[in-house]
Amino acid sequence: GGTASISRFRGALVGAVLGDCLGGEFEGAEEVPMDRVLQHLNGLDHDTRGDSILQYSDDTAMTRCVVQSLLTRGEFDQQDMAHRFAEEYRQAPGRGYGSGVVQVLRKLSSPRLSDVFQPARAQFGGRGSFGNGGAMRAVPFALAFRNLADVKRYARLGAMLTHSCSLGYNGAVLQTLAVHYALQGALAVPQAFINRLISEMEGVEGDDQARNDARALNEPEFPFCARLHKVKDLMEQNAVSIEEVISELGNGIAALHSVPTAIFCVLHCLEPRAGLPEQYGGLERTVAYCLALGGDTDTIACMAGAIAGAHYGADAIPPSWQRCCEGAEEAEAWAHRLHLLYHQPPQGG
Ligand code: R7I
Ligand code: MG
Ligand code: MG
Repeated sequence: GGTASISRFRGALVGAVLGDCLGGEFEGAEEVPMDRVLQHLNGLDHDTRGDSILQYSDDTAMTRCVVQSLLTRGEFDQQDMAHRFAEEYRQAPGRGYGSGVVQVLRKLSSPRLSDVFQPARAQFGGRGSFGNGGAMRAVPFALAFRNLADVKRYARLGAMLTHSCSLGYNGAVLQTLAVHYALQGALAVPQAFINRLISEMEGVEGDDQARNDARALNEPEFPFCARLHKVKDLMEQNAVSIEEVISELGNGIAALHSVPTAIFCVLHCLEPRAGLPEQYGGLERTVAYCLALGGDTDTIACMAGAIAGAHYGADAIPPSWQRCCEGAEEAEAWAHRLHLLYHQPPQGG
């Protein structure tokens, strides 16, 4: 499809849901042979599962809240979004939330709370969480806002409702930027895509908060930029092993150890790769590759699925996958509504 087409919107949202549902099988696993991944994925082709579907986790549960808030309010409304997170958690606490964030979600349900960003700031001794929970639910911000400054601003604020550490919310900004550029077709030139992300993140990570957090957590200055440079190095290598990806970029629950990894998976799988079935298209390769990394597979596949879906569009999604993932059908409807919001002329003022 063309730039910011409906097909790309559908691809992004459905891709995110599929990554979450399909990746759940291996979340936390240390070593996942590609054979097991392919067995899992190819099993979806046959009707052996009967009526059973793969359930989504917190990644999709919170993404749904972001979508519904943006669509209902027509803009970013921090109170509304915070209350939706809290209510979703209250109704379905068993979706596999991070162990720290549940405290924030409980506090956010208090009607007496006046500053909805306060519970997030109290996490982890006052520094806030650097988990990838802000990034995993970031895709709707790229689909609701067209203007680059808005994309960055609202992705950050949306993440700060639970993740007040810059290593958490800047991961959400990076993920949103990746989807934003993918929607515009920027993955057609992979080198330009990664360079653009680096130059944007140089601005994002240049503030005092980011510098202080990086120092306090013993990370280099501009930590996401440093990881994106590693992504670039890996892109230039002929052969890259899974072990190398894990040791260079990570596969963990920290945004810093998963968002650049997801971006790498998309870039690496733009071409056919040894070890991946020849009949697989790019989106299938991307999801399979993410699962084979082990670690935080649902979240890495969710983020990579969103970026890849925005690039390849809805036609790249195997119907057999979509059929067996909870929430994937509904994601189609959100895509249509977000597409309208995105292309809505700016409100006069
Ligand atoms: O980031 P978050 O919402 O978790 C998302 C992950 C995804 O993989 C989901 O699929 C789900 O499985 O959980 O939840 P948080 O609790 O904020 O952060 C996740 C974990 O990161 C925490 O439970 C901690 O183990 C770790 N963590 C930290 N540890 C020490 N110091 C996050 N921030 C810190 C920190 O500042
Ligand atoms: Mg999850
Ligand atoms: Mg996860």
